[in-house]
Amino acid sequence: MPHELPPLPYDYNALEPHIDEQTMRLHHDKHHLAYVNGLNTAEAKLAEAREKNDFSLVKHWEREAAFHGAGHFLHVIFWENMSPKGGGKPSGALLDAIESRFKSFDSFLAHFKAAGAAVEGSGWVLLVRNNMTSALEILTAEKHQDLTQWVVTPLLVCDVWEHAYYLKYQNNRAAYLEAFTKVINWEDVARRFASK
Ligand code: MN3
Repeated sequence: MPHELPPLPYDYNALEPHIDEQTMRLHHDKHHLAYVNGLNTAEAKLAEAREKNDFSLVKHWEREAAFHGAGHFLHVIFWENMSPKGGGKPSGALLDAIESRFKSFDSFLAHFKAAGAAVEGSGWVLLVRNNMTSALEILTAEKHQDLTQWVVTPLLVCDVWEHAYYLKYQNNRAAYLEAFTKVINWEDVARRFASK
């Protein structure tokens, strides 16, 4: 299924005067749409590569999928993260979690704003929950992908640093990857797939 540009959950001018209407129109209708289209193209090209068993351009299309995929999914969250009725502070379990992780809501905000201001060039600042420790973290991204998409849970991972295979496979990483496929614990992968 191709990805689609979701409509904004409020009017283009609803966040005025904080975020202006013209910015919202360009940002949503042009920039976000370009990520959706780019992701669809990358996924189609990768499907075509699998079909033809021709992976000569796989590096390019994986980069495109990461760039446009991260751009698309982060913008969906970004629009929903804002509201004309927004501002103030959270309450309940989220406030408790923020206060216990960052000392106070004010120090969370100070950290979040400082981290966002410190991103070199284009990027994002993100409040995230680490899926392994359940801890809240403030992270930053330069650009937005670094060859990944942020809204994912790892199900199956393979270390391709040289230390993982060089003693046995030297520079033949493909042989190591082939060997890895012989030892994958698919029951573990299935368990991760089934858990939210
Ligand atoms: Mn943007």
